[in-house]
Amino acid sequence: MKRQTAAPSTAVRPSSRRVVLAIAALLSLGVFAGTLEAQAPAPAGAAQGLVPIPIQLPKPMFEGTPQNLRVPNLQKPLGRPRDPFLAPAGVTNVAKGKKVTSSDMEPVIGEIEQVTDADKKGAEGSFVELGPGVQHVTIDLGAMHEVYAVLFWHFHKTPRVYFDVVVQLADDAGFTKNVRTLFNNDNDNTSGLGAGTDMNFVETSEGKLVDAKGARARYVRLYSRGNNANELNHYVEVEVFGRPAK
Ligand SMILES: [Ca+2]
Ligand SMILES: [Ca+2]
Repeated sequence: MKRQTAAPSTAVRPSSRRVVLAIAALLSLGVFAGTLEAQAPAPAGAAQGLVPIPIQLPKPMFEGTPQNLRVPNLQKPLGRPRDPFLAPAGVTNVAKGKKVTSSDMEPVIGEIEQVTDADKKGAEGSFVELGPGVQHVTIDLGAMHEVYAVLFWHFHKTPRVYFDVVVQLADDAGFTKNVRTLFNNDNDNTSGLGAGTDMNFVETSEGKLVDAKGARARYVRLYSRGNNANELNHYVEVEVFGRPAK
C-alpha cells in the first residue's frame, strides 16, 4: 500500500499490465479447457473448412500387407487404415467415367475404359492388362480442375509391387504444357522422366493415394514398368479427387 502510493505513476503501469496479462492468460486457459471437455478434438484441417474426401474402398482380397517381398526401397506397411485425407468440402472423384487413353490402346486383357469405370474389385475381370515395359494411362478430366489427390489401384488380387510408378499432371494431352510430377519412385530414371525419390509400395485394397495439393490441371497420367510378378502393367481403377477450377 505504501509502495503503491509512493511510487511514481510510470512504475504502476507495468504492474497493472502484468495483471491484465495474467487475467487474459487465465481466461484463455479456462476457455481452452472448457472446449476440450465439451467436445472431442477436431481433426487437423477442420479449422480451414477441410473434410475427409469420400473414399470408398473395395473389398480386400488378402489380409494385411506382406513384408517378405524382395523389393528394394520398399515402404513399410502402416499397420492400420490410412488416415482420412482432407480437402475442401465438395471435392469428389472427378475421374469417374472420364475418357482414358494409353500407350497401349489394345490391352492384353480388358478395356482401357475400365480405368475409370468405378469397378474397383480385385477379382479377375476387374482390371485391364497393358503390355510389358513402360506403359501409361492418361485421364482427361474434360476441363481444368483443382486436384487434391490421385488414388489408384494397379492390382489388388494378390500383393504386388509395380515398378517405376510416376504420377503427373499437365495442361495438355501430350504432356508438354505445365507438367508437374506428384509421385515418382523410379529412383534410377529407367523411364527417362527424371529420377524420383518416392518409395516402392505394396498394392492393397486401400490403393495408393498421392497428394496433389489443389494443383490445377486437366490431364492426369500414370506410368509404370511391370511388377514384381511379371513384366505387364495393370489398372483396376484411378480416382482423381478434385473440383472444377474457378
Ligand atoms: Ca475399374
Ligand atoms: Ca527404375
